[in-house]
Amino acid sequence: MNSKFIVIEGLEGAGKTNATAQVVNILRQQGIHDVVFTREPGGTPLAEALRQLIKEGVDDEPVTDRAELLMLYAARVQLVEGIIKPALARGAWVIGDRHDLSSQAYQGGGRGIDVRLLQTLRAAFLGNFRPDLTLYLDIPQDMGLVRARARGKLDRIEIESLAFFDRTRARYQALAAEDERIVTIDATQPLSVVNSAIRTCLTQWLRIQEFSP
Ligand code: Z5A
Repeated sequence: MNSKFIVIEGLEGAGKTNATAQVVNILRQQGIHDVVFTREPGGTPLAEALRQLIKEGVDDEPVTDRAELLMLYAARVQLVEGIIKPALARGAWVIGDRHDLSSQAYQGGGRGIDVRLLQTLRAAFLGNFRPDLTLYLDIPQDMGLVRARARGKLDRIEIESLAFFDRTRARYQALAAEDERIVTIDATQPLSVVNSAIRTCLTQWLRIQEFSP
């Protein structure tokens, strides 16, 4: 089977860390061992520096929505060109914790940035590069919050209103509904049920990939 780019998406606390581990287990069981992990924003020294800026800002200077979007894209382009494409080219599989769908959902849905601007950026900087499969872990923000916020200090995006996260989730759901490469997993279920849903979906998808040209 050719190398593939699989992305895990969802709101904070949806369980992306657990899902990544589950995907890797399943790939290993299928004999796929050369796996590269990425996270966005981040994943290269420059992109990690941008991650820090995106999450924390600088002093009290307000970050505009468009500046945030451009920093996310700068980090993404650096990661795609420097790590993801070379890994895929040498035959590795890449598992991404977030990718462009996060910008469509958070910046498009949550921040309300015009979809045409997002499409223009995507076309200009990513062209037709996109994940082969995205597992979208669907969870309401209040439930994700309970799981994730025990960790302490909140960053610039985490302090957004529930309405922001509701808009983000609604955009995720709408985009997932119209794209067959995005599979929605109900992440409100207990971990064992989520893991079994991931296993069913990924195993079927792998079988299809095995027999496609
Ligand atoms: N962002 C953006 O706005 N635009 C973009 O284009 C990109 C990103 C790429 C990245 O922050 C932030 O950047 C993010 C979106 C924005 N901001 N927000 N909000 P991050 O990487 O630091 O945070 P995150 O991606 O939201 O990660 P997270 O909070 O760590 O979420 P998670 O990885 O999905 O959660 P987890 O660590 O797997 O699970 C949290 C806890 O829940 C953990 O203790 C688990 O054991 C538990 N858990 C998980 N699943 C279950 C189930 N099913 N039942 C019970 N307990 C569970």
